Amino acid sequence: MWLSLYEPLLLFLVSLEEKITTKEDVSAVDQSNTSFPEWACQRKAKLEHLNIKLTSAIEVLQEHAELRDGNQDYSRALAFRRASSVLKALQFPVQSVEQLRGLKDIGEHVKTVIADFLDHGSSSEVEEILKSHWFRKMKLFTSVFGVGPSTAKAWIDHGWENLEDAQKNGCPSNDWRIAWGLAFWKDLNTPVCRTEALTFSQIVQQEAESILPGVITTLVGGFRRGKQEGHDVDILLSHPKEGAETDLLPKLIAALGKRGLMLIGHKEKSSFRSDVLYQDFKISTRGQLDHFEKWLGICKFPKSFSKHENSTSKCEENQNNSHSKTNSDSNLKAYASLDDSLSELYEPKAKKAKPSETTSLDPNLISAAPRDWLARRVDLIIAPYSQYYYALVGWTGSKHFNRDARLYAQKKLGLKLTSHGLYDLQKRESLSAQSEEEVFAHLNLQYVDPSDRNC
Ligand code: DCT
Ligand code: MG
Repeated sequence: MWLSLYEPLLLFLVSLEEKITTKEDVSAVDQSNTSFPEWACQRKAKLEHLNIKLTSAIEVLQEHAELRDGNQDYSRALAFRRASSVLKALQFPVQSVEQLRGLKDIGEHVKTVIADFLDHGSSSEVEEILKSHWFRKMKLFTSVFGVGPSTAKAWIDHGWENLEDAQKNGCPSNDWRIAWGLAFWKDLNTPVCRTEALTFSQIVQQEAESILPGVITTLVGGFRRGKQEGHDVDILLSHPKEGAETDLLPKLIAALGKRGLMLIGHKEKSSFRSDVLYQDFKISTRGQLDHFEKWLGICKFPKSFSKHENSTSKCEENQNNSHSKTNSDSNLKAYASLDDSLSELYEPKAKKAKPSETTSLDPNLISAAPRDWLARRVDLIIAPYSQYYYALVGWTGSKHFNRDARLYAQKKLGLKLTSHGLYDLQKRESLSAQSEEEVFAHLNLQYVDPSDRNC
């Protein structure tokens, strides 16, 4: 009775409250959206942001478009990447698509996906992709070191279903990375954790210092942006005396080999010439990233690298967990957890080996022999000091931060930004930098801390 009398009043109050809240929300959001910076390199994007579920969903669409390839899908992938980068920098969790009004990089397609997600807790389009057998095979094959989308597609065209099929057919190409990538697939798909990366980086620092006193050794990539896990360890080396770095890499490789840390790798000579500063080269997963001297390979990380003194670290737990899959990216986690019954697809059967056979350079025999180390992907990059701070920005990433900053530099300022330098295309001169802050200043950007470059 009481309720029925007061019901209209209650309903009125509730609707009034809704109106007030909505109005406040929208005006707050409108304000933040109008001042929302256009470029990702002008924004702050932390690893732990407020829209992780949405960005994970959108990144599945992005990845699907990237794997499908073709120019059309490349621009689709780019559109998804830009949208997810915007969501990562928002200061509020998105609760309605209305809140996205005025944001340039959020297109209609993305809005539909977000609306679907907000209404149902999932997106039907994303679910379809995650279920697709083709997508799952592409993900599996491209998770092998050295396998890009075109090789993965060729494997699918051969009718191969799993990694064992690839192994059965012998090393499908002469690429050493694929042979070792297949043999050590499981190790290389167990995330490298921060403790391991720091331990290895300290050893590299010690060895490099004894070869070249005063050397600068920096752990770059995702770990410099604050990630707790990564798929590899990227280390950038330089020396304040220009030219002093010339012989460092072969000596460093030999020293690390002496410590029993090297498994297999490839040294690339520097291919830098001054025209590289204004040349157009695309950053792509397949193309050449830069022209630095570097070693790209696989190292042996003793299992003790991931140990904390008095306790079992999260890192060790991950490594002991046989289902642990590569990559901390949440969309991959979503993917990996889809169907663990498929896990035998992921694990190629290793050949049995006797310990005495481990001296052979057959990656399968080495992988199957008893061992107290894990295979880890490592990149060692050598930068001359005159290019060091640009290399530091480039190798810190994220990939999207680099893409965006380079496009911004060219479109807004007429400057060509690479990991080698910043080149004024009109004045035809390069702008030197003595610090990362100076790189940002040349770009007319406020300094962005590495932990805020996770866009
Ligand atoms: N990079 C880039 N473009 C690419 C690949 C890499 O600009 N196509 C830059 C940005 C990051 C840095 O090089 C290291 O590359 P990755 O190791 O691939 O990336 P990451 O951010 O370190 O990721 P992860 O934590 O998985 O290693
Ligand atoms: Mg990395």
